[in-house]
Amino acid sequence: MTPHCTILGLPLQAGTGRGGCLMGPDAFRTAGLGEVITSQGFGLTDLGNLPFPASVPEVTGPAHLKKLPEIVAWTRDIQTQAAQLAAQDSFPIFIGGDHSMAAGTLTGVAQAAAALGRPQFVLWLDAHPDMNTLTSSLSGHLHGTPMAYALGLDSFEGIFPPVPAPLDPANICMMGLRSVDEAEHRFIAELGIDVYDMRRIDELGVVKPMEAFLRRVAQSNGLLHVSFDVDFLDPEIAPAVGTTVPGGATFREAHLIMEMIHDSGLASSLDLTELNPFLDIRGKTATLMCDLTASLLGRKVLDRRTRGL
Ligand code: 6HN
Ligand code: MN
Ligand code: MN
Ligand code: MN
Repeated sequence: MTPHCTILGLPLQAGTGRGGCLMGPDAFRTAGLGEVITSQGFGLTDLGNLPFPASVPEVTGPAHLKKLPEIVAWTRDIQTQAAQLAAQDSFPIFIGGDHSMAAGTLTGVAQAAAALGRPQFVLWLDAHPDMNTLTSSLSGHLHGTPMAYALGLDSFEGIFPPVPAPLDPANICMMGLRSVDEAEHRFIAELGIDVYDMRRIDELGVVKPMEAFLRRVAQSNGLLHVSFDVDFLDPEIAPAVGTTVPGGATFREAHLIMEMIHDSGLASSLDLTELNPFLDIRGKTATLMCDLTASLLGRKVLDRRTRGL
């Protein structure tokens, strides 16, 4: 990993039914994300927040989709930024913003990987696969769709920007799932995506699945994007998210995943997504997400200090 990080704030919330994710980037900064990065010995460039799209295209899609033109515009802008940042010698951290941001980040980083001739891997930490197509989405909320878009599944053509380098389903690992729509179930099975739902994590722990996945990334000389949705975590420890599902990852499961990613030296980009500060309790979710980022960047358990909240 390069000893430098670049933060880009993505204050979008049009992909979700609830207001608040707009404030996510500021909450990450307030909780000390910058200090976490520099205290791990990294240089830091904070690019601030990506402005709201200057122009919103006239697109029409299935009528039940909410705020489609806005998300199409954000996707276009984020994809361009992510492709550029991923090509630089600095570790990009995309701070959201709702998870529809990943339509841009996943496809942008995959475009940069393709230009280098290296395979793009994705570790997806989420209660949900966010793999609905525009036609299969039941809620109409576009934060439920970015993975389907990045895989190049049907229904996005002519509405969203063309996908520069669709993800290979064989290079995706999803952990933490516990709320999966019927269509998503079908897509996961058809594509053979490597999925560790919470039951499998209960049974196996996180070490074996992580070791197996990280080994595959290393053997393929792959790049690894980590997309971390707050609702991966159990709502008891991380209440600041609009789509809480009980039975999520524990504090130590989540830290251990981050620690293993650090030890592998394989991570090349990171999404911190779905934080809704309006729903937080004295900043505890934002603080936890920053501490998890510290583990990903190399902080050891024995280096942790007590933090008053
Ligand atoms: N997220 N599958 C549900 C939907 O609305 O399509 C939930 C999506 C949750 C989105 O977690 O980022
Ligand atoms: Mn998500
Ligand atoms: Mn989720
Ligand atoms: Mn929703």
